[in-house]
Amino acid sequence: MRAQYKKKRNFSETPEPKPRKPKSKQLIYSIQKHSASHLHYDLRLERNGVLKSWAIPKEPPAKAGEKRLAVETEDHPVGYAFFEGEIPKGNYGAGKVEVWDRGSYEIIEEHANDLVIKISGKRLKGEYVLVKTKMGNNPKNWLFFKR
Ligand SMILES: [Mn+2]
Repeated sequence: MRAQYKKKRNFSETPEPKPRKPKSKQLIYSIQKHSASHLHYDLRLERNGVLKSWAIPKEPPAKAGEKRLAVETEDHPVGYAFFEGEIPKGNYGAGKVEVWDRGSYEIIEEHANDLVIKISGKRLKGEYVLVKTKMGNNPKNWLFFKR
């Protein structure tokens, strides 16, 4: 379709738009620092119209060589990605939520038990791996690290 469209037009004369290669889709990436009863970091990755979510009990790794446990949690609505505020006492997840990092990501490889992504954030940049682990015998336990 693009080739034919282009062939028929002289773009130095017509004001019609030039065909462009579709950009790889930019998906939302964010990490929220959540000062709940236990401080943790919530990794959010946009996928199929929701935010796939993992709770990371320690500061996420900016360098290769540090592996973090990432416990899968429930999908969140896309609008949650940059939420900041105080969840009131007595409510689920009570405590302060701050955006710790934000940006976009791309999927590089995807298999049943692992995901390789390229993160373009302010704090985290580069290729990261999320891999399911048998640790603790919990199917929700993943490892998160920089490749
Ligand atoms: Mn949380």
